[in-house]
Amino acid sequence: MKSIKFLLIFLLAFVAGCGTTGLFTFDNVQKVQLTMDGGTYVLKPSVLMKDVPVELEADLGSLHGCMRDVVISEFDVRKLVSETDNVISFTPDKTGTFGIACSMNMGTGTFSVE
Ligand SMILES: [Cu+2]
Repeated sequence: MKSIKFLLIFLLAFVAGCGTTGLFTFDNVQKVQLTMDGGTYVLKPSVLMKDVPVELEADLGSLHGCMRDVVISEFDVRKLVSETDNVISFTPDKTGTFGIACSMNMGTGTFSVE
């Protein structure tokens, strides 16, 4: 019985590795860079795919002070990024052009979802 259990774990690991087949999509993540350029948030890429989880990695070298308190109100996102956690995770579930801002609405930017 022990070897069957082992085989099952092996098979699960194999299936989990097949994220690119489209059958198992839990592996799919859009990695996006977030930087600040003269008071404007810039996402690279700036066009995101709908319904695919986003990992927005904040560049702490260009985001200072309250600019690190990031708000994307359309997707109920608010996160204070820091050295220990600079990734903002959310899944865009609608298409269009959306705003990103600091919590005081000083720094702003836009991105779109298709
Ligand atoms: Cu601010």
